[in-house]
Amino acid sequence: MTKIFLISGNLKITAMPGKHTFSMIKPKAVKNMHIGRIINDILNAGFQLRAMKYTRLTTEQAKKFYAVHKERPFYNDLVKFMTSGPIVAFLLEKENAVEDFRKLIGNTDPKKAEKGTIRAKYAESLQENAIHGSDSDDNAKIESDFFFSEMDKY
Ligand code: 3AN
Repeated sequence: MTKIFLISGNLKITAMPGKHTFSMIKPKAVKNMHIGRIINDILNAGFQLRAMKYTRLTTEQAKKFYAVHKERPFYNDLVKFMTSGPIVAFLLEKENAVEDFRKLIGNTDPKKAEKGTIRAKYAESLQENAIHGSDSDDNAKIESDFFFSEMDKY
C-alpha cells in the first residue's frame, strides 16, 4: 500500500511496510496438536496477538478466501482440505509484519522450507503446509477483515 507523508513541508510518497499480518493454522496442524507449539514460535519471534479465533470454515468461506487460486488445478482439493476440520486464525502485529512472518513460516513447500521455520517443523506436504501467512499488506487487511470484526481486535 502506498502511503503519503509530509516531511519538512515536502510531499514525499513512499511505501512503508505495515505492522499487521494475518495468519491461519491449517486443519492438519490443528489435528496434529501443533497449535500450542506454533503460537509459541510466533510469540517468540516477536509478534503480538491482536485477534485470535478457533473456528471451522464453510465451503463457501474457503472458496472465497482462496478465490485467487480458483483457476489452479489444486483449488478444489485445497477447499476440501481447508474445510476438513477446525483452523485457528490470527491478526498479528510487529514492525515489517508481512515479510518477517513469511520468513518465520518458510517456503510454501515444506521440503524446501528453511530449517527451523514453522512449515519445516510442522507441515506434512505442499497442500497441508501447516500455516497461512498474508503475502502483502493489502491482503493482510483483506484477510483479517474476512475473519475479524473491529470488536474482535484488541
Ligand atoms: P503461500 O501459502 O506460501 O502464500 P500460495 O499462496 O501460492 O502459497 O498457495 C496457497 C495455498 O495453496 C498453499 N498454502 C498451499 O496450501 C496450497 N498450494 C499451493 N501450491 C500448491 C500445489 N502446487 N499443490 C497443492 N496445493 C498447493
